[in-house]
Amino acid sequence: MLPGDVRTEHVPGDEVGGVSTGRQVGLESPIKAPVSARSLVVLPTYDERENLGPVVAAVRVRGYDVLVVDDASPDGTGELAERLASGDPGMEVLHRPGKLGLGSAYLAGFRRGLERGYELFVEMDADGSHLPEHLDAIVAAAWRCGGMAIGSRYVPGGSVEGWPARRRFLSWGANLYCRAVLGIPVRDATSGYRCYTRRALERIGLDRVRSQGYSFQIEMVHRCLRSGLPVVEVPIRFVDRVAGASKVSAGEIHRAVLTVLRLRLAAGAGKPVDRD
Ligand SMILES: Nc1nc2c(ncn2[C@@H]2O[C@H](COP(=O)(O)OP(=O)(O)O)[C@@H](O)[C@H]2O)c(=O)[nH]1
Ligand SMILES: [Mg+2]
Repeated sequence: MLPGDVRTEHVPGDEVGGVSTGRQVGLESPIKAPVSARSLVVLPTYDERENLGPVVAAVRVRGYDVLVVDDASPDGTGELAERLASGDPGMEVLHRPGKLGLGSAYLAGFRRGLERGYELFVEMDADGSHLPEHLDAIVAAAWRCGGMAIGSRYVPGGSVEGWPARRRFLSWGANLYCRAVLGIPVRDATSGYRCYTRRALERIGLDRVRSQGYSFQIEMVHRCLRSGLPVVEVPIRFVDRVAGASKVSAGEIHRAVLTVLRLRLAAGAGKPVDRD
């Protein structure tokens, strides 16, 4: 596919872009690591004590390494994460001194993952709403396209369960806004379940990313497309968080609206944008 294209992916299996799952053995094709072995799932957490354990277990059992980025959660999520990570070489915890925003948590997690040599970088909520059974399909799609794969609620086969009308409306409005202001041609630019290749993160340049909060999701799609990287959407079933409360606040929405406008102005003028 052409760079900058957007399309919907239907991923049949776990045999990915020349990377064997290890089941194929042959003289010409020596066993290579499964794609999960080169992938890091970054889980940002703020007060997710009730949700984190099952999410980490489900991700680890699928062979993915985990990096928790905790912002000194008052409910003790950071300490729980440390306990889960102790004795598990596939799990690491990054502690930050306070709530610094979703976007900045992912930026910190990706920087750590790039240093560690991972090839694929997954964003996933730590609240149980992003079903781990979609992981392989999203990661495979990113690997195959070489850019970014979005776990999409709004392509055929995708769905949202358990959200009140207010949340559905917010998500619909946010996507409409992105499409209108930035011309982003994807169905679900705000989804927080997605995967990037190393090449995509390097091409985007993490130092250029301005969003510290929730507009990070939109900015990353925008930057991928503007960098000529392919973006694909993989249908997911999204279910509302298992426990705890969403951290999306009126202030977050306000900042996101302004950041998207700034991105539009900067794109027009070919300039960088201020941080939100
Ligand atoms: N480290 C960190 N994590 C955050 C922050 N804000 C939200 N999160 C986490 O990011 C994920 C997405 O937030 P969530 O409240 O589920 O947003 P929603 O799914 O849009 O309602 C969850 O795992 C949150 O705990 C933050 O400022 N710092
Ligand atoms: Mg969530």
